[in-house]
Amino acid sequence: KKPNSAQLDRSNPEVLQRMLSNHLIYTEGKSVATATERDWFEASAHAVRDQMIEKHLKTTEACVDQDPKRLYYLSLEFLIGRTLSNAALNMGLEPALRDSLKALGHDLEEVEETEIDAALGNGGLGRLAACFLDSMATLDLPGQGYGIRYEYGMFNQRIKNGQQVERPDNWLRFGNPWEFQRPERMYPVKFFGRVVQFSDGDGGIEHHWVDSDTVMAMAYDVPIPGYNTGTVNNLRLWAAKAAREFNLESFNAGDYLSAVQDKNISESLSKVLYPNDSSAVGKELRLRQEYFFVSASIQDILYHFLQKHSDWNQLPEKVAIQLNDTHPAVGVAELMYQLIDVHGLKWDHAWGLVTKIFAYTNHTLMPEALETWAVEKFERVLPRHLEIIYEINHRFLAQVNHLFPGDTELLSRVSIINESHGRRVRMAHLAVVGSHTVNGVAAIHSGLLQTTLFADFHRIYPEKFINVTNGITPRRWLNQCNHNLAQLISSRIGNGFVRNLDQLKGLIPHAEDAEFRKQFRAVKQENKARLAEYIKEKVGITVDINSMFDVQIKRIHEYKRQLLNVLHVITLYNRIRSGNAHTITPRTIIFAGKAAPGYKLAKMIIRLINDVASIVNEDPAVHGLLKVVFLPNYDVSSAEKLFPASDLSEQISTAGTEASGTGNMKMALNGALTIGTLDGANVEILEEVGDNNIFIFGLTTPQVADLRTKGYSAWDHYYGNEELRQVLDMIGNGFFSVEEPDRYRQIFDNLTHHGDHYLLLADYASYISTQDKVSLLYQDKEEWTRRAILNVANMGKFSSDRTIMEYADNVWNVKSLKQS
Ligand code: DL6
Repeated sequence: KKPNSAQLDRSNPEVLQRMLSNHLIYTEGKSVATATERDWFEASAHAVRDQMIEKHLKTTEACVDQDPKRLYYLSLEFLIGRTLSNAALNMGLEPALRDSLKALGHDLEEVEETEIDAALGNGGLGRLAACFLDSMATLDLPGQGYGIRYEYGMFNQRIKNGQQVERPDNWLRFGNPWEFQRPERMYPVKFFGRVVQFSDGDGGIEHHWVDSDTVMAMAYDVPIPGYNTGTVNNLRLWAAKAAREFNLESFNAGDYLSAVQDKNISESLSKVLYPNDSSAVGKELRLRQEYFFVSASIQDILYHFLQKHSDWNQLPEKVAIQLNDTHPAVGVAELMYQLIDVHGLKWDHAWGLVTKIFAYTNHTLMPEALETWAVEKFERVLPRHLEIIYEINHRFLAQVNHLFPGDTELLSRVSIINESHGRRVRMAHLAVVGSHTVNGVAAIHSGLLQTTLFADFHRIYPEKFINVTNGITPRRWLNQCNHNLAQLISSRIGNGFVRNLDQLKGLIPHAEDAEFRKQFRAVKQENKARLAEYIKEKVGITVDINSMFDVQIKRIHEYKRQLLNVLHVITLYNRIRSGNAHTITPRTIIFAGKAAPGYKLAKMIIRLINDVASIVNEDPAVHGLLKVVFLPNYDVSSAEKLFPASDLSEQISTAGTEASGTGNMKMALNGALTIGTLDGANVEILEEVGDNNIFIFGLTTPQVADLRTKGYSAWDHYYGNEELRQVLDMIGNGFFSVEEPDRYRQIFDNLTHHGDHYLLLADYASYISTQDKVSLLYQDKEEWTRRAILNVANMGKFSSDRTIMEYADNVWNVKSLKQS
């Protein structure tokens, strides 16, 4: 007998409750009496997943039937975080899940807390990719993500004696209810070996890549539900599997351990995420990871294309590939390899297709992040691809020579092979040459790409370069993480903003309504209380929820200038100690972020923050005025607690260094005011909210460039500013590290003797005086709240739905699926 629709309706709490109990028993093998919160999480995940799968299958069918052009998003990182609450929200199951769990004696929040983050990314770039998946599904766009199923994600950060210690992130230890293993979807990926040439019998030459090692790529599919739509897209992650389980010769010779060794070596490819953000690591394993997932993805894309088509000319009509930074840039050579060596196309034909398919997003101007590979290493790992790159380069340079005859300097600057510092393959150049469109991620960043890093390419191909300003998904970064604020907003303007964030503009008049401001403040206070509890639990520090929560959360990097924030903390501390406590607006200054394990200075900054925190927090003179917290292990789930509770958003990078930033958007969307430089997306946040509702300080990008060209003296600032000198001396002389006075000497030296590369001292005075204005405004609760509401109201532009529509229209030419 078929169940009727009410029996299947999972948004009906009774139905869902039955499903939860069934999954607990039949999927988890647990009884209600013995089940832990974690078991209830698994049961909840399976119940939500059941419904996702039905839509996932329908979306796949719709793709087969409609055969639309599809977008494939190649990214070495997807920083997903937890899935349960997001999936429940997008599927419209959140209220029913909450009620069902309640009826069973459990609390959704507590159950959610047992889910381990999927931390398959470092920071901004990986989280952006995750937001993009959410938006593509919400907009019914036929888009698929491709990446690596790392067994170990971003390391867990512990703080021991104030210092960062890394622990492996064994996120799969309880299994992963959100993925489907597809052992039938495996592709061989070759490495090493050599290339031999044969005549093709037609006057041409065939290349054969021989004597290579093979690793198998096995697919794992992760369904990605759109918000309030039938579309559930796919994220396909590749795991490395040995091509053969045993080396039979060794096995037969009785050497069991050697027999399985090859397997371990092959499978180490997808073992762990490289924890480097904004710096290239240059390790061979990294190159192999990049090629591994790119090759498997391109084979998969071509397999699907060939299911329906035999005319290669249709490939660019059906396939768009986005390169998320240069990490997958070897894809340009791989698609050439597949088309020419595997499928027998001629060079010109293949190149004509390739350059209509790829587009490339640049995420950083930092020179240390630009990937290059030593030619010898590249040749050893991917001998055939190096040949292909040489040929691409040869033809490209001939074209440049034709456009700019005799400009040999230009040729050497744009060549894909850098001949000047040991021969190296420049992956960014390969990406630009092989793509039809290249974009930066905020207006200022895209402009700088065209005038600095890619100025030569911009001369050669002006039409390739565009801007697509980043965005964030409002589902996770408002509705899910700040449920009460989303409810309050809906109570005034309805909930259309969840799919159309521009509707937040409807809040503008409510900023003038005292009752709304009171409710808005009450939500913020509740979020601050929740964060205060979390801080107490994690680091044992009690914080005052009536103080301003002044928050800087992001990777620790010199250019992001956490140190400038520390200089402000110490300045406040000194003012209190010197009897000016009455001038202080109470603040809780919160830091969180990971340092790359090999980045010594970033680790030293973490230690300094913790040392300053110990002294400040224990000084009775400071009581009630200043608290400093370093919250360990910043990840997506802690971000979901931090953004809603923030009053002040610190976005203080040196102008011209932060490509975009997306934390700046998340903060403002959750009602924090920004103190920031004219850098990255801050510039566009200023345009949206107006200069009355943001605190901008410091040098502009042209002023930074100017200062650097003319010569900058940090000492002038040191000697010219009494408060600054005192702060720097305290750091340099061991005030915060009495047991080891020289501990922070290097920081002092970098900021003074070594030229202060990120211009902290040049921006100090402006930063401090702007912070004083922040403090003053915070005392006027009504005005502060009014401006915070205006920030929320003006965040419409920063929805990743807008970003994705721009990519779909201007880059990919991909249209939404028709819903049946
Ligand atoms: O585009 C996403 C994000 C930007 O918002 C940040 O400003 C930028 O620093 C970050 N870039 C990276 C660098 N990785 N590489 N290469 O994560 O991208």
